[in-house]
Amino acid sequence: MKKAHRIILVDVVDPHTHRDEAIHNLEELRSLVSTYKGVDIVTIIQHRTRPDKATFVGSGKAIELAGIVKKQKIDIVVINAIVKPTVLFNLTKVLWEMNPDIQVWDRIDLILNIFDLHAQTKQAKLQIEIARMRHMGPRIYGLGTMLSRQAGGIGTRGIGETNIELMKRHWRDQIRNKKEELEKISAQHLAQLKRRQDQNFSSVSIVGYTNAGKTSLFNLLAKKKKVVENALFVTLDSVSGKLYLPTLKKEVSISDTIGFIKDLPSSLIDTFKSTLMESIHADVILHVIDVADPKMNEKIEVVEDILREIKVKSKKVIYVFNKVDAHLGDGKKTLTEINNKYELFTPQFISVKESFGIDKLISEIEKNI
Ligand SMILES: Nc1nc2c(ncn2[C@@H]2O[C@H](COP(=O)(O)OP(=O)(O)OP(=O)(O)O)[C@@H](O)[C@H]2O)c(=O)[nH]1
Ligand SMILES: [Mg+2]
Repeated sequence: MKKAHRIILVDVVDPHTHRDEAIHNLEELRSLVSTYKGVDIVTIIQHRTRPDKATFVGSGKAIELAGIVKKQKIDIVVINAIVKPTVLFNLTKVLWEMNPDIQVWDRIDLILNIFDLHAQTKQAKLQIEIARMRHMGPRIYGLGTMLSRQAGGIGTRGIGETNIELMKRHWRDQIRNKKEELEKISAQHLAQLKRRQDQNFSSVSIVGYTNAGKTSLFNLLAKKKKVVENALFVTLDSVSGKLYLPTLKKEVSISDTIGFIKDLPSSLIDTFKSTLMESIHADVILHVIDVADPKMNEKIEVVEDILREIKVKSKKVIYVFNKVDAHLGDGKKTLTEINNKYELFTPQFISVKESFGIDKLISEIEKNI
């Protein structure tokens, strides 16, 4: 077995942030990192200050961090934010001396690395590659520029800069090639969806925050056995199956897809649009929500925002409150609150685990097909 990566999580918290909020943010980061198999979270530092423009943590903390990296033999530093490539580069430079193989990740790197572990189809793999190239590019030029400046001191400056220009062009060409390849696959995918629509084959798509129980519901409705796990981003590709509607006496296509998460940068959403094509064009959307999650309302908002961003065209979105079996507290009160707040989305209450509420959900789908 390969040795586990030794990781340190680094967070900078605005002095005005409430303590609970700060703890929650770190918890989410911890669970994200834990999805990345083969890691050992050695230690965590949370620093109350404003993010530093050059190094995120500030120069004093950066030196302290370098000490920890050396002493605790850290290989990966994960920053709980999306930062500029120059910041990642500056921090790497400080830590290099302690460990020449040190990797500094921000949230995008982390998410891309997790995606990479789960990607199965050519389409998903291409999407990740493009997003990664976009994200890594500036860091590589940064390194190139630094080396060229050092070389500049001994009179070879011109050559260095030409090389960087060549490197940038090569990088851009590669991204373009990958994008063309992805567009070809997406076009085929879209044509297939259109053919289905022309044949009057309706479609239902399952969306929701990661770990809400989307795949569990999909397996139940489509009688499939896709992997279900108590982890984030288990599903990365879209998978389709068939759902039989007994009253209408017809089959519709049903699809499961990647889960959403807060602070997902637009560039990533954009790249993942081709995976989300089933959802964009579905007739009915089932938005699955973990009703036992204390952060339920915030997560609903995150999903709503992303659905708006990808311009979902469905005529009906049904809110499916899952895991009612695990709900703690006053069930009646929650029920009333949800019914009032989300009336427009015909709230359904189910438990996939206990097969509760499924027939009612199916008849609600039928009403909207
Ligand atoms: N208590 C309870 N747990 C459930 C229920 N439905 C799903 N789960 C659990 O929730 C976890 C996530 O389930 P998945 O179906 O993988 O969730 P997902 O939304 O597809 O997750 P990603 O693909 O990772 O975004 C698993 O541990 C399931 O066993 C339910 O009705 N009740
Ligand atoms: Mg899933």
